[in-house]
Amino acid sequence: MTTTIKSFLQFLRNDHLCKLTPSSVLRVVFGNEAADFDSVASTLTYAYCSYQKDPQNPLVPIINIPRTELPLRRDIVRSLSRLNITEDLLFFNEEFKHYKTLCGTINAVLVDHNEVEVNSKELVNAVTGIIDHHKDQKLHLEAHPRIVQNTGSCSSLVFNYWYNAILRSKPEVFREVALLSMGAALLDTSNFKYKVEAPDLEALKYYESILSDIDREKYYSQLKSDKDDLEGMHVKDIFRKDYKEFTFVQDHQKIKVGIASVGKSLEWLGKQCKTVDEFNLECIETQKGRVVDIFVLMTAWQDNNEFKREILVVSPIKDYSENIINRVSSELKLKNTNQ
Ligand SMILES: [Mn+2]
Repeated sequence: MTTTIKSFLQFLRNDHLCKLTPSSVLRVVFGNEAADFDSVASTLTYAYCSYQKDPQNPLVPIINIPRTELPLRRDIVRSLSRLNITEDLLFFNEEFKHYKTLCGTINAVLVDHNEVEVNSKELVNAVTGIIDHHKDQKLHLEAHPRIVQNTGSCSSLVFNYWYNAILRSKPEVFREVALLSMGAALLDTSNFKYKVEAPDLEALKYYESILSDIDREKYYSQLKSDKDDLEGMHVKDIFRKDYKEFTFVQDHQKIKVGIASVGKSLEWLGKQCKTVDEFNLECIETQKGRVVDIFVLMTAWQDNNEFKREILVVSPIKDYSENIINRVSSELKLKNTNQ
């Protein structure tokens, strides 16, 4: 029996996945397509704990992004490397699609979301389990477990579920699972200060006994600075790091909007480019490359102790940008920064 997440991932790649045949049922677990720390921690810990309980039926943890996007998430990369887990040991969208061609059926457990997203729909035959903290879409009601509850972090629900199922009796597998799960909760609740719900506190009680040697405040500031560390990254990549798309319908016309959220100011982002023109060009390139009608860049950062936000709207359609800014200006109390 493997005792580290690393050796579990090696077993999957070198043994379990080599045995796939067209009649196999592949079992996977994956998080939402933003693939933040919470999604990745929930995915890995769920698969690992499930294997401890039922080694005959392993679940493959899939990180729901292309492999090339992992390095943009420095909080995840650095935390995993502290557990000796390197990128080559992980499974991404590419592998997910590849395995689908090798086996007959894919059964999935969803963590950190409760509805299969468009891009994964054709890969998944059945949803067999759900643990999530988003709004319940009331789908897959037969899934087991099916836990959808409001919490700061999905990892708290995953941890509590497995703690009660097996971890209680297997202290040797605790530590890595607790480190990742608590890491997600620290980031999602700003060290248990905001959005904290009862399941987060229940998990925290276990973390404190398992990780009694860990300075929580220090661990949190490490994770936070890793997450906010965009140094040396190209703005093009920064726009990809936390990107979501929405489609709205107005006057029977579909409008596709892409929103990139960044934890730095426009001024900081501008300095990453040689000139203002170059920065503007990157924004326009992103809008064109993503084929969206409107590209919105939202920044949010801490200036001394003051929380600040900016919004930048790019659209090739006449008057769109001005109209949007004019509409939201008073509601959001916007000031023009003339950038
Ligand atoms: Mn989450």
